[in-house]
Amino acid sequence: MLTRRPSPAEVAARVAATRPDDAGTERRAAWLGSALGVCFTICLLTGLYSHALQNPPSWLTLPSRPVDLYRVTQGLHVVTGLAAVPLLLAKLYAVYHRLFTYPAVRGVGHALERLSLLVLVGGSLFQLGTGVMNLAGWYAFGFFFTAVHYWASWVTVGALLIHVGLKLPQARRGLARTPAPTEEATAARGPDRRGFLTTAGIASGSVVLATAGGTVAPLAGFSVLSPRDPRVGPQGLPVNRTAAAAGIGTVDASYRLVLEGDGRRLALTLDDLRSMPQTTAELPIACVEGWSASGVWSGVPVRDLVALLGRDPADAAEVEVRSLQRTGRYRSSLLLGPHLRDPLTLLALRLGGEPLHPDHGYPLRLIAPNRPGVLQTKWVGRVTVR
Ligand SMILES: Nc1nc2c(c(=O)[nH]1)N[C@H]1C(S)=C(S)[C@@H](COP(=O)(O)O)O[C@H]1N2
Ligand SMILES: [Mo]
Repeated sequence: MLTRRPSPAEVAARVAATRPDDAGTERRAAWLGSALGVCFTICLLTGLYSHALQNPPSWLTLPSRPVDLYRVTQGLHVVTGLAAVPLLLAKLYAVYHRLFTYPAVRGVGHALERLSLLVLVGGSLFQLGTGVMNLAGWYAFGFFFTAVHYWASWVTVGALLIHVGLKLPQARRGLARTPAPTEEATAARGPDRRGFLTTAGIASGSVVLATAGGTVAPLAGFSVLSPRDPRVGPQGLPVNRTAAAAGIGTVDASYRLVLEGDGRRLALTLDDLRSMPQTTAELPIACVEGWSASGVWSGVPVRDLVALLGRDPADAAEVEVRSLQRTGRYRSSLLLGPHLRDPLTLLALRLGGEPLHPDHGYPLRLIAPNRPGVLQTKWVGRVTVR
């Protein structure tokens, strides 16, 4: 029987695949893997929380306090995702030679392991890549980002769990091993062993510092990579979509807020709204894209408007807040449960003591505690109580 003689490249690949990792590779892979595990876990949990707020499941009641909760969770989501980018690249670099094995598949178990690794690497690169594009406002992909990002996270996490299960013994060894390098070993390998992990750590920390200022105002001066400076914008607050971009023309004296529910319908002028008791509160805009900034808002609590229809706010199931904007995904939002009843859930007329700037939603905008920015509807024209 004739056997083909393997090429030198195949021999090299076979040797690389069967040779146990040297201690350095194992150690680097384990530390990077653990750091990635921490980032991915925080990113997943905060991402699920954000998803639940934007797509509330019927079995779950989400609180409206603490006021700054979403600002913290979404800040963590974006920061841990960004911190993971250099770590993932370093990890891929450290284990690159292990990604390609010869023969490619050695049976069913091996095939599944290889497949899960492919999904994990592909899924991680996809999540971090599209996440960064989304932060930069570069919507080059032709799909609705948040829905795909959500589903891809489950696929990636599934592959991650399989991977961690398979690599646990190796990771334990890698983390436990404290290399006591002999002088020759240090001389032979050069100082890069520990240096590699340190470099990856510094790269990751720098990315955090260069972006966290989008949420943590004292860091704003460092945050050269953050798309927003939380201190800059009309009335000292950044703007996501301007009135012009949303197609909002000038709002004149003919403006009415339509308040409806239970077959009743009221049309309120701005003066009607101004003559109602006003509440003033410091509340953040916390954009899903990771920037956030606080403002001092004044306006009418939504529950007072519900009461104006003769309804007990405790009985209302939901309130839909609709914008004057004609098209666009974020022209309406729903208030449920605690958010509906919270005395700080306002239809704001003023920001920092002045009437709203057109880009912040003049004449009237929704602002509620612990809520994603995408749900803080601007240019409100209609409120429907159900
Ligand atoms: N009608 C309407 N409201 C909207 C939006 C929109 O596109 N249309 N964008 C939302 C998003 S994504 C954010 S982050 C906040 C930003 O509010 P600001 O521009 O006043 O800072 O407004 C929200 N309200
Ligand atoms: Mo946003």
